[in-house]
Amino acid sequence: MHDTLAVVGATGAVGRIVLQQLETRDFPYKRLKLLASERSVGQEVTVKGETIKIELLAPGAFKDVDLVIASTPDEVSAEFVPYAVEEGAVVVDESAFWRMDPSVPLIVPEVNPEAIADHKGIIASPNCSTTQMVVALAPLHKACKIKRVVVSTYQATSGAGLAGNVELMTSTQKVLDGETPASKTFQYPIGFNLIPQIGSEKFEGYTSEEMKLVYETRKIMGDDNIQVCPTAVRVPVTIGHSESILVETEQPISVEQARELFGAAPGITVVDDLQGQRYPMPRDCDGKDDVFVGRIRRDISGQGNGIAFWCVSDNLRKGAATNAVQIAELLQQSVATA
Ligand code: 11C
Repeated sequence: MHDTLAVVGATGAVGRIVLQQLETRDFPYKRLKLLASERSVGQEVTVKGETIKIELLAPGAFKDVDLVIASTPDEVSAEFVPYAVEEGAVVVDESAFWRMDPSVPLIVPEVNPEAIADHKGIIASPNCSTTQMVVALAPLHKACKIKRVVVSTYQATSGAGLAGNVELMTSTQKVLDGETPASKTFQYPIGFNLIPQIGSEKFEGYTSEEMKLVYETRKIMGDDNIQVCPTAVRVPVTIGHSESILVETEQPISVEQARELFGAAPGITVVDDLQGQRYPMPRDCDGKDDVFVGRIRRDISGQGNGIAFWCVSDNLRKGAATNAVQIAELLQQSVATA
């Protein structure tokens, strides 16, 4: 067992769910330390019946810590992770800052758990839109080798944190009141709108969010030949990212085979009955840890082997907190068997 666990960013949208997950999954630790920026210091949070005061995230804070689960902005992670590792802790980091560093494993436990063995103190958890997609792609890739993926995302406002959800509510209310909403968190008002930009331009007209779907997918799936064409869109939904995914495989794949592969894969729930009007929707996936797959169809446009499907997952859970806690559980197992 890791004796002292620290959760960094415990008061954020994801950090709160990390704490819930420690309770519901009965994650083992002897002592829990909560760290955050100055703004949250002194606040009290109750976890597993114990009330804990939030301490300042600063050098020296990790001297007595074995394992860290961190959910912070990239620039905060860039600053604190090196001294946390220097002070002896192993860090499971949910920010984007370390993900593409070749010395840092990028882990989705259902897909590449073995890669954790190479860690040097930092383990990264992927972007939420990547995580749910690779959970769904992994069984197809294993059976039929994926050549190409075309993905369009429909991403919830909570991807931008608690402020994103507040902006959705205020923006919607303003429109209902006949007023012009303002926008701070997003580029445009999100109420009654869709915004086809998440992040800033990164590569040839693709945004940073879209290029995460390209680079992180290849790293997690261990295959630089997978071609990904992404479009990331912000939608007026508070929780649950949805994705329309078209996959082209090297070997033939049928709808029945894809349904069986999804059904047998860890972490996937298949909800696929168009006639019965059953398919995954964000409102049904909110608060659940699985990745939900439905609308599984043959690619009627392609000349090759193609499958189209719809994929939804709670972006704050499997997309962030749940994946990070699962990584920490993997580490616990490796400590237990060492
Ligand atoms: C969003 N996916 O929905 C982003 C949030 O790289 O961890 C998470 C950004 C990241 O806005």
